Amino acid sequence: MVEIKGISAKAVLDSRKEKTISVYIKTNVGSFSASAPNGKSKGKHEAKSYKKSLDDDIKQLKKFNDYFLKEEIEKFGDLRRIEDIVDRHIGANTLFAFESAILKALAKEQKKEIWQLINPKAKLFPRLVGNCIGGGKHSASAPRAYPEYPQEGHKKSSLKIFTEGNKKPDFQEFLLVPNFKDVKKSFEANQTAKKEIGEILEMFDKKFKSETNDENAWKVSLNDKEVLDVLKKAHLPVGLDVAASSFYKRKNYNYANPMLRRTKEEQLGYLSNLIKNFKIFYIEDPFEEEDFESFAKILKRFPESLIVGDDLIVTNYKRLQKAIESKSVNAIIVKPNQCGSLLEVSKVCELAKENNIKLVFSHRSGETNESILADLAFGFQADFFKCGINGKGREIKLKRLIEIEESLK
Ligand code: 2PG
Ligand code: MG
Repeated sequence: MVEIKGISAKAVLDSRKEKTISVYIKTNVGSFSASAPNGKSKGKHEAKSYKKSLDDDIKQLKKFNDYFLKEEIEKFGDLRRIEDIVDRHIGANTLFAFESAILKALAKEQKKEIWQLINPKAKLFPRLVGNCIGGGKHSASAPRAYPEYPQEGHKKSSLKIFTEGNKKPDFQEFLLVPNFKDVKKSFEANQTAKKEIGEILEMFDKKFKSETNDENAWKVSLNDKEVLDVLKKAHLPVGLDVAASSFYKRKNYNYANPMLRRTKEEQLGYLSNLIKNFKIFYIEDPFEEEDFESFAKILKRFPESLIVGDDLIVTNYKRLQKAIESKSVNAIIVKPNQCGSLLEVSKVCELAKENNIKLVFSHRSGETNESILADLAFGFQADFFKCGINGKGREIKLKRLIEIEESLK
């Protein structure tokens, strides 16, 4: 069994150079650490990353130090005792990093891999979902076409100024979803395709500078349809993370390129056309995070596509129940730090599986060099693994998944 002998935490920088938490534990079987990622396009209903602040969570953990000394951990389910002690006194990022460090210690003590602690019989490998071209909030450093969405009553001449700046896709992610038998092959296919798409963009997008965004996806000066036209050339199944909440305001989806507002009905019509015309296989957050009804409508129209809830569900058991009742999704994003508790993650995965809802384990836009996501995805038998294509923090996870695959051959 694992005995926790000491715990500490500190702030570290994520891939966006923003602060996140790293937790360190000393145990009878050695020292372990784990860090949490940071989201930017966060769901409104996500658990808070920190109770009051990152610094305060560090202090809270210290305060609890003595309580943990009495705890002995023998199995995954014993995380319950840890959660009973911290009992919502720390935020989701801190809890996730802490529990991850404990799992590392437990794996070492039991001479197992982390995924084996969750499901020793795991054998299904997830299909990769890789971000190739980005827009929306993750490409924020590209100059916006206008400072704010123009209000009604703007003169035509001023609208012209708004539209003449650099274009940027409104959708957050244009994804490739290869379907090879091996994770390794899919990983390589995504890397090759992204490179080739980069070469095509050089010809297609006059302002293209081979720059990448927060998730190491290409930054472009194109609109959504133009991007989809380019992406076709990868000859791989295509996905979208619309991240619709990020451009939903006052009951409208406010598109910048070309500039127009869409009601939810118009959004449904527009996305339906895109799904048909571009054979979109995977579509995440097509509507804002409260609109379970529109999700259900698009799922009814396209039961063969994956209608994926991220901000809609936020790895939350109750919201998943609601989505099941309203038949809103056939797939969900699982981001462990959206709720922090790996026990909640486990419950969410179980409920999804019982209802034939596919699991998409996902990175965050601000990542660290932590690899545990791959073990969690495999342990919980995720159907998909959304973890970018390039970038150190992302490749570390993808390579860990490949390592697990090779170890079982
Ligand atoms: C998303 C994620 C990851 P963020 O919306 O799916 O791609 O973004 O981590 O910023 O919430
Ligand atoms: Mg998303």
